[in-house]
Amino acid sequence: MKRFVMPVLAVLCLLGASTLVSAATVVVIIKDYKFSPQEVSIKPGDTVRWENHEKRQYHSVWFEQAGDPEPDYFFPEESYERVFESAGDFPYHCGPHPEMTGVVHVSD
Ligand SMILES: [Cu+2]
Repeated sequence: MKRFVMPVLAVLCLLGASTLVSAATVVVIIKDYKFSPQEVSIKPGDTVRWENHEKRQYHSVWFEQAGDPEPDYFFPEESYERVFESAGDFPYHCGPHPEMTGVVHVSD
């Protein structure tokens, strides 16, 4: 029993400590050919997850201005995640629908 409890306590302590500086995940919903919210503000290390809530339409989240290659399209009930390690403003758009735009603001 003791063998089991100690590692569990250690893990709980680590989890407790990490929540003080925990990275957050912010969700952007994609529906009706729109990113919502269109702008998000996060801290370095945070994750943004885009969820496709369309009925049938696929989309992509392309940080073309940052020099990224176009990522795969993702379909309804799929999502796409990206971690932002450094501060800055990161505009993006949907590859197949360039009129769909959004921006991620990263600052401390
Ligand atoms: Cu799209």
